Amino acid sequence: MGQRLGDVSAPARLAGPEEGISREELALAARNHGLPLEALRYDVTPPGLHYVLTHYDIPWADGEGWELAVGGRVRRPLTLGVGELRARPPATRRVTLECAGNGRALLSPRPVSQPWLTEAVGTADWTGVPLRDLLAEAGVASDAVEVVFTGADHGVERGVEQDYERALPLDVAMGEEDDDVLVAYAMNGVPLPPQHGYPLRLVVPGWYGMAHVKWLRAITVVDTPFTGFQQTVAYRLRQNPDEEGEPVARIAPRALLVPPGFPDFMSRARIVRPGPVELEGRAWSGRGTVTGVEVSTDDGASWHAAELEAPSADGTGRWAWRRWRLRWSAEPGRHLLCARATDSRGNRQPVRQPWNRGGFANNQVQPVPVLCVDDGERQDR
Ligand SMILES: Nc1nc2c(c(=O)[nH]1)N[C@H]1C(S)=C(S)[C@@H](COP(=O)(O)O)O[C@H]1N2
Ligand SMILES: [Mo]
Repeated sequence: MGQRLGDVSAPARLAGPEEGISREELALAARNHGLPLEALRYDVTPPGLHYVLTHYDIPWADGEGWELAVGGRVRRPLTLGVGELRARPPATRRVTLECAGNGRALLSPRPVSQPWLTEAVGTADWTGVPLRDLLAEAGVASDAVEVVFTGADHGVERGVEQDYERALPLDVAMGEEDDDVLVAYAMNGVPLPPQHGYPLRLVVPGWYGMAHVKWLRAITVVDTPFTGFQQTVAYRLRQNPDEEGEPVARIAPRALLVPPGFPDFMSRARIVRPGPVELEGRAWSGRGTVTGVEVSTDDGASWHAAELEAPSADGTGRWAWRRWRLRWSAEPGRHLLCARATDSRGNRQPVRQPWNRGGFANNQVQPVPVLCVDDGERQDR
């Protein structure tokens, strides 16, 4: 009898009512780390602090020998080395990337997968060649509908052996919808680090992370919608496993607080001193521009408008997070802080999260418990 890789028809699992994070989820969480939330202070996330999500292994890559194939429904198929891409007119975009599963572990019931709390986010300056330039050069056939992006990493997911692959509708790939999609070779001015896709990755401004295919080795123009695992099985908003579901696409608005004060080691609960406390954080949306951030220090009973930093004037940062601030006068006792963002399309973060099976695209407000005490209880002096 042949070996099976797993049950192909089995849906992703939901945790039971009292079920804790498993060893398998811990293994994923240790490989795929988040942004320490204090790093929300940086406009551009320093190397190593940007979140990482890799489904399989980071493939070994020799940048010199790397080839990117552009083919399928095109008139002139191309094979490009990294040097040839670097020789073309570059474009740089500051883009906030967020994993579609950010916040998953806070849902109930908990979808069993990478158990993110709220830290699967980061911002980088990505430099590369606009995808539309490469597609124009290759000459897209008139019957094209989508463009498929293939990574060099390979694995098994729910019994399906696969290369990591995702597709974009042709108008998004051509940058007609909102902004240039990039084939990027640099992150913050230096070659991509291995974990972020060295030597080439896709960057799709405003879209959740799964669309930004790392270790990009092929771009294939197709005349029928792509039905690969990461497109039609994973990354769908579903209530029941047998639904077709809605595809996950653009990032819903979210505001996060830099955790104020200092933390308790185990609980991560925050401690602040009585008096003025500068609350600050970041807010972003891939569905529009963030137009407002409101902060509550009383568990949502009252909301106060925060001061929001203006977006960059040249437009290259329109998909990057924006800083916000609010001064709070902390009084002794327990407080529950939270912040919520609204964007130019009228999308606002929910206080209670609508649930979906994969735990995707959830953007529930982040509650930050704070204990305000004076320093009379210190034991270290
Ligand atoms: N080839 C490949 N690309 C990939 C992935 C992957 O596993 N393989 N993970 C995707 C997911 S789910 C996310 S959230 C982002 C994470 O990008 P980062 O690790 O650079 O932050 O990469 C995306 N691109
Ligand atoms: Mo992701």
